[in-house]
Amino acid sequence: MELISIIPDFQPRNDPELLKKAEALRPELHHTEYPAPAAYLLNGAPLTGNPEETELRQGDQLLADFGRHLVGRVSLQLAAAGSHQDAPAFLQLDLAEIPGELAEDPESYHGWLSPSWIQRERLHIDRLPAEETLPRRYAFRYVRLTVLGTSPKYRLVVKGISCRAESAADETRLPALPPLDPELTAIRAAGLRTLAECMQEVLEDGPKRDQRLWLGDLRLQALGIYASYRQTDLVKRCLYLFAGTTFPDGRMSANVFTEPEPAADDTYLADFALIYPMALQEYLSETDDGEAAEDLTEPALAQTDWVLAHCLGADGLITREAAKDCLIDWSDTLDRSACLTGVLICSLDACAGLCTRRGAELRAAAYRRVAAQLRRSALEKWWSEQEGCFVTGGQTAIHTQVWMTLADVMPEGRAEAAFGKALNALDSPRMMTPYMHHYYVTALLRAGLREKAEAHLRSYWGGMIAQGGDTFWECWDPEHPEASPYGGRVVNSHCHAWSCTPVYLIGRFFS
Ligand code: RAM
Repeated sequence: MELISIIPDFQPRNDPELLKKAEALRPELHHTEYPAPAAYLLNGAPLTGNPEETELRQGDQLLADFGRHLVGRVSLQLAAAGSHQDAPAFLQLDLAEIPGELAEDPESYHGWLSPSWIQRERLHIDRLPAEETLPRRYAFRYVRLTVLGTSPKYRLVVKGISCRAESAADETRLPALPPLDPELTAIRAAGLRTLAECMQEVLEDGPKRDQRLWLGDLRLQALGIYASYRQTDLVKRCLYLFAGTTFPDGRMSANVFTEPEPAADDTYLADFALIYPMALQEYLSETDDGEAAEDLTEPALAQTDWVLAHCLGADGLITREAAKDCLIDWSDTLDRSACLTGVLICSLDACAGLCTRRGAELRAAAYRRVAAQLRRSALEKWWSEQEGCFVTGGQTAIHTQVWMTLADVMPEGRAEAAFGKALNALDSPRMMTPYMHHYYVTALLRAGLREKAEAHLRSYWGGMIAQGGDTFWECWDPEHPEASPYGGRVVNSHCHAWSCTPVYLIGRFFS
């Protein structure tokens, strides 16, 4: 499934007042210096002694492991040894979040997402000694330096590789968290690190890629923030950005560019737009922020109203055509109509809640009536008594069972068997992202299957740690570890905001 939307002459509709408020909430970034890491490898062999004393020749490679995931600016402290430096030093730096990324060959990536995200720099150093700072911010734990060129007259000495890390996460805001067993402690720590690394001037989806504010990601990051750093102003800034720059008809974009000026992307995902009322309602429950309720309630309701007006068929349910404009999960084959109907029902409930908060009871009741009607129609159309689960387009997809459960359409007491059936059906689409697995865990909880929910959290997110992750990845299917939505794992993000939700799930349900 390629997600490329280009609308000719697209002009976002901007609301200067809302954007001004978003700008006023721009966070301060905190910087931390990380000096030369403890571990270096040279051409596959551990370095003995001081890395400073190692003189590199053309073709040599040095691998630095910073010991943890970092987001920041990398500097190299370099010198020359031998005779005079008679030619530039020519270096290649490959930066990787996990070791597997270094094994990939960037040249053989031909996926649909730009290869320019691959974290590789090449630089010439004309004069040594020198301190060189790489021009871009990187997300990484490992740095591999390859000497592409020196000359017979001199060798390169790497005196150090350091990083000035940056994040908007304020560690002093992190409350004391309850003690947990070692497995959950490790999962929570990786979740917290994932979240903190994605907290930049906006809530980024991933600091490696796309470094951008995405709406579906925002909701899950915000839940993580409420259970940890509590920097609700950063959530507020992001909510204002989505409301402040939209499609000309008021629909919220799936993501917002913030540089050089805020601008809605010309990409619409109905499930993401429908999530906005949920994200706003959760923000207001956390903060009771009257200003945000006043400014953002109408833009939120407009998202759900738009889908009601444009995406329903004669049976009153989301059409298959309309369901093409949504994500739910990365999958080429998933029939998304029931999933999107489930998201719509949840969104209607959130809209009702937002109206009640503003004292608009009649409007709230209208949203509840539509939701009730959708529940009846969805059950009638998609529940198969014979299969014991929901069936759409011939599929018994787990995604469908999940969203039907979250939307309270799943018949009482049937969820466990329906989930089992869907997960065991060999021809059903598989869940590919921690984003979808988050909703699976919450559906298990909603169905009262707490132990299963906890076991799944431990095995799925714990699985990434077992594979060497100290942050959580945008995409992870334990049975297909090489999977990438983009046609090459080298552009996958291994610190992705929508994967941080164990922070919320553990904080709220398992501690
Ligand atoms: C990718 C990003 C982002 C996600 C979108 C739909 O480009 O990973 O996080 O929200 O897809």
